[in-house]
Amino acid sequence: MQDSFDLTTIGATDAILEAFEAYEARGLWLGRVSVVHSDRYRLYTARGEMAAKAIGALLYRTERSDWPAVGDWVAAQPVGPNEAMIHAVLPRRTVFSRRAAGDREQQQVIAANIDLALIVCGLDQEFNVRRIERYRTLAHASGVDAAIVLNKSDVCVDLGARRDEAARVAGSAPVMAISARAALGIEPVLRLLQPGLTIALLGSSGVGKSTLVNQLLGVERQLVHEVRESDSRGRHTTTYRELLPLPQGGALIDTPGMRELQLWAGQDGLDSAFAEIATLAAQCRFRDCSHVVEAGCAVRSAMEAGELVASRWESYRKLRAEIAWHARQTDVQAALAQKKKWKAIHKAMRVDHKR
Ligand SMILES: Nc1nc2c(ncn2[C@@H]2O[C@H](COP(=O)(O)OP(=O)(O)O)[C@@H](O)[C@H]2O)c(=O)[nH]1
Ligand SMILES: [Mg+2]
Ligand SMILES: [Zn+2]
Repeated sequence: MQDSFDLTTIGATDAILEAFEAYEARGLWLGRVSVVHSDRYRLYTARGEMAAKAIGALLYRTERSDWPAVGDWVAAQPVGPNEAMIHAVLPRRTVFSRRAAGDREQQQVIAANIDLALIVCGLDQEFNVRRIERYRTLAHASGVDAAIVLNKSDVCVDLGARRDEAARVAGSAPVMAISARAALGIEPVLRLLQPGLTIALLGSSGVGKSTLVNQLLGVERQLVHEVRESDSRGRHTTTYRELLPLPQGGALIDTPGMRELQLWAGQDGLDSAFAEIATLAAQCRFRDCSHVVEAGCAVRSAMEAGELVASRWESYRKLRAEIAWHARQTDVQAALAQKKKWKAIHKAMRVDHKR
């Protein structure tokens, strides 16, 4: 354990300190969650890192999505030299979440209080701009700025073309081509790291997120999953999210690759990630135009005139359908829950009546 740790370097803003005041008066400590392992947590506090658990009331009385997540600011009670109990989660400024698999649609928080999403994409055969669109939609829905990192430039033969493809879906997000392994072109990425800022790396497994984190930290902190060559089975790789303070201030959050990213986003996130389509849609004759059959459709005419890339429209359409499907699921669940509630009330009333 360190003797002291300056929480402002990892983003304890005035707003956070203000929200914490009421807890401070009760003798609690301010902390930031760096790791979550089911019901065990690690925190950065003014006294350095400590282990923590959450009080029952926090877990039983709140929704799962309100439980402490990586990046959360919390109020914690020290209960030993190196241990604390989390009493409350301070309001989140931004939240990255996805849909958790299961019989019920559940919001699973990936990370909280992120300032910037670094969307990492490999320039090898895995290169896929559709995935960039997906992560951008998620970032927008969470109110987080994004920057796009095209990694493995050392193995790319048509860098210019790839960069153009990425730029077309990037919107206002900057696009940087680098080689994390060879430490080529990483200066612009380094410049994004600022004291007080929290940056999350997003991207599929194998794109080089952990390699980049090690470069940015200047130490081999994260285990890199070496691509199987001849001998062994796959090596140990990132299996959990972790918030890592940077020596120069600021923090990184490395995430294990998500095989499939289920969007937890609304139409707003989509419209920001596909701004050119949203602008066109506003010019359609009908306000609820589906851009499929209606007359006076600005989206279709732009596509016919070659002003809108067909693949962009395809991605938009797919993501829109996905969001609509999930919205319906959520409605169905809400209706079912309502029905169940009334059933219980009626049953209770009948019992009461008999008495
Ligand atoms: N050719 C090349 N390979 C890289 C580069 N960066 C990472 N890799 C390799 O890609 C594989 C996956 O890297 P890793 O950092 O574990 O990816 P992660 O799953 O996104 O964290 C490893 O074999 C790395 O050595 C790069 O810039 N160029
Ligand atoms: Mg990794
Ligand atoms: Zn239209």
